[in-house]
Parts: sequence; C-alpha cells; structure tokens
Amino acid sequence: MNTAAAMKHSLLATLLTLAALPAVAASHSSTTFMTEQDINGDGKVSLAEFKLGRQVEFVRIDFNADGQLSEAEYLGEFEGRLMARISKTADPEKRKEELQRQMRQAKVRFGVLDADKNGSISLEEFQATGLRMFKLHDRNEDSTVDEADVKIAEDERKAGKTGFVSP
Ligand SMILES: [Ca+2]
Ligand SMILES: [Ca+2]
Ligand SMILES: [Ca+2]
Repeated sequence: MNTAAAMKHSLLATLLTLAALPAVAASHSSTTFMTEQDINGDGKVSLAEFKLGRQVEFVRIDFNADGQLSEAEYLGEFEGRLMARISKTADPEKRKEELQRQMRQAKVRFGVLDADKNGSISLEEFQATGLRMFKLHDRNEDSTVDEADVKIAEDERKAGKTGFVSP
C-alpha cells in the first residue's frame, strides 16, 4: 500500500466510525433527505454534516484510492447496489431491461458530475453537485435542512406550487 492509500484508509476508518454510509443518492424529498443524511441523529442535517456524508461516500466509491472517481468505479459501485435491488424482480427479461435503463442513466449522471469533462469525478465536483441538492432542500437558507424547511415546502405545496424537491 502506498502512502496516499494508507492515509486514505486511516481517513476512511475515522469517517466510518463517525458516519453511517448514505446508501443512496441525495433524495428529492426533504423528509427522506433528512432521514438519510442525518448522521448524528439530531433530526436535522447541517451543511457540514452533509459534506461529511458526501465525503464518506466518495471515499467508499474511490476503490483504488487515487482521489478521483473513474467511470468504472462510479458505474461499478452503482451496479453493485442496483443488482442487489433488482434481484427481487422475478422476470429475467424485465430485470435485464431495468438494468440497462438504470445503467444508461448512471452513465449520464457520471457525465453531469464530471463538470470539467476530464473523465473522472474529483471530490470538489462530487461536493458541488451535493451542494446544489442541499440548497434545494434548505429553503430558508440557514445552512441546515430541518423541520422548518419541510414546513415551507408543505406550505408551498398547499399554495399549489410544485418544485423539483418535495416535502
Ligand atoms: Ca479512483
Ligand atoms: Ca472531472
Ligand atoms: Ca434550513
């Protein structure tokens, strides 16, 4: 193991003790987002907490520990989770279709995350996309996603407004 990898592994060990791994991409529902990203269990998600969760996820996907997510690493990680999820689908034809469809979408997502189009996702690129998602949920812009933001979203929905994220 080289020094960078060794350092990364000790970082990973530290992060793993701090955080449960967010298993899925940031959700479009603020309530789900809060449940999934609330690492310390205080019922809200601070920006620092969210960034830490993203970093843990990045480190987990960065299999060869070079600080970049290659397309193979990104798609491979996604495929692993996808296979576990769709293994419940009994029909092999449907399973295959779903796999192909989801993998196409994952490839598109990789292209979006790789903002500078150099063929890999840096931590900065990974965090930038996460930050955009965080800001969508943090409606009152106090750098925390909590009940207050869900309340605003609910009020908006009652008023007939629909948005990219839901309560
Ligand atoms: Ca890598
Ligand atoms: Ca890039
Ligand atoms: Ca907020």
